Amino acid sequence: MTTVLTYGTFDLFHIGHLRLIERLTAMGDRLVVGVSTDEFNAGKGKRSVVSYEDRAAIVAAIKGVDLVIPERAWEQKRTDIIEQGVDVFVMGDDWKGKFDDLSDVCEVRYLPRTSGVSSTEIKDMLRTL
Ligand code: C2G
Repeated sequence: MTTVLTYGTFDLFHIGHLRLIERLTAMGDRLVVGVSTDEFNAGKGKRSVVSYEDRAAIVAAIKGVDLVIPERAWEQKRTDIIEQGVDVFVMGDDWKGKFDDLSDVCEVRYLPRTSGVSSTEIKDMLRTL
């Protein structure tokens, strides 16, 4: 059984998020998604429109997602990989190279982002309406 792991904020859940999760689902048998908590985002200087509880509920309801875990810290990835028996850790290619240090515990891959859509662009567009 192949377990796949990814992390993200998934604010204003959009088609780019869905396409990523669909591709992750096709890469294995079990998909674990770490959803960043509001406190973790605050530490990154980011604020989401949608609360952690709602973002986690939306991601958990997507077909193919088996488990949602909270992402509370940068350093938890290695522990999560070991605890969850992860075979492949995958992120969008905006993170290319950033998590290569984990390649001693599992395969690390980066997938191309869906072009033309992002939570930031949606927020910017809403300001102009
Ligand atoms: N994504 C994508 N295409 C888009 C937008 C996003 O493939 N058009 C992918 C990103 O590359 C990422 C995932 O969707 O892998 C979630 O994106 P964000 O919600 O922006 O998450 P981010 O803030 O990058 O959080 O520890 C890592 C962080 O928690 C990642």
